[in-house]
Amino acid sequence: MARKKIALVGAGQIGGTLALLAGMKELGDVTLIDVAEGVPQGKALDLVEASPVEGFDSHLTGSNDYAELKGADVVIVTAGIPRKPGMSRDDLIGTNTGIIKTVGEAIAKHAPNAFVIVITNPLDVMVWVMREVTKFPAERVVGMAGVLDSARFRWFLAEAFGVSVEDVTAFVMGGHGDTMVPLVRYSTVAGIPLPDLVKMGWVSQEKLDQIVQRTRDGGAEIVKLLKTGSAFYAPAASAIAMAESYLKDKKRVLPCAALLTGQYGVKDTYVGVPVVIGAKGVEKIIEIELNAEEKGMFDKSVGAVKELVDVVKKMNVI
Ligand code: A3D
Repeated sequence: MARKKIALVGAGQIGGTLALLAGMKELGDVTLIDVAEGVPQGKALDLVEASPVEGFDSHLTGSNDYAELKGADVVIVTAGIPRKPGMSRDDLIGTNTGIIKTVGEAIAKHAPNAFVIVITNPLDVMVWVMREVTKFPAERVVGMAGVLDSARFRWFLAEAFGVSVEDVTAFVMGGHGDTMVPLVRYSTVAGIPLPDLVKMGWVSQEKLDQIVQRTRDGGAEIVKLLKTGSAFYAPAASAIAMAESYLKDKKRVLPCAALLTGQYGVKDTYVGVPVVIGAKGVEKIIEIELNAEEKGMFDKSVGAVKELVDVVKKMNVI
């Protein structure tokens, strides 16, 4: 059986980490593609030189030519510019829309059967642009954000409770921005919902509220510390979980930006919801019951995403 091919468009901070993880997990052969001359080639060479030490048999190559997308089973897109301190994700919209348009056209031309995972910010809008440009079926164009936001929530909870990260499940819905919706009722430690843990005295409501807010601000906290860019290890790990579920038909239930076609009362908008990812891509969008407060927060988040989509529509470039 031929190895799978994973193309990474954008060989920056996240792209390089994606390549390392995909290689070490032997998910397939990896091609890094970037406009910066020498960068994808240099990173690919550095990574293959790590393979004898780590003992993985993935071939990694780098290129400045989109034609190298040919035959890709999965394309993960990080091409674009990241945030600097003081910038919101939305400040990136002008530059990154143009980049996603170029990359989307190249994917449609060279890798028409690929499963496409977008990471470039502002996420929910960029994945919408990608789908508009490629015209791929919606189940093959998805955005990574919820896995990362949920991972941050899980880590903060595990740290606060002094328990293994493995036993904390959490999920965050909505747009990948300040309005994201960490769902306390559906987050658990070994199946025990967080509101029960408050009653059991594991955590005060005040502390839990602080953790929820820290989750919402999770990206900005790292941007402030790094000063020269945004998070990249956890974002890469999150996208690899999605790619792995697709390539191995694992059917994992993961929060991802998916195109809603009426679910949650929303149409024609990409926003974070729990989905099943398997060999057909986004195989199912899971509609959970939201109470009035959660629905209010979700609708507000969807509204913020729609406003940004309108900004892109008015730019008249796609
Ligand atoms: P960075 O290290 O700057 O890498 C981006 C790369 O894209 C650079 O190497 C550029 O040369 C390259 N690039 C620019 N234009 C093109 C093009 N047309 N074709 C191919 N490559 C191009 O950034 P990063 O890796 O830290 O972040 C990448 C993106 O991910 C940014 O937009 C971030 O805001 C975003 N991001 C999203 C999340 C989410 O959770 C959604 C988290 C962290 C970062």
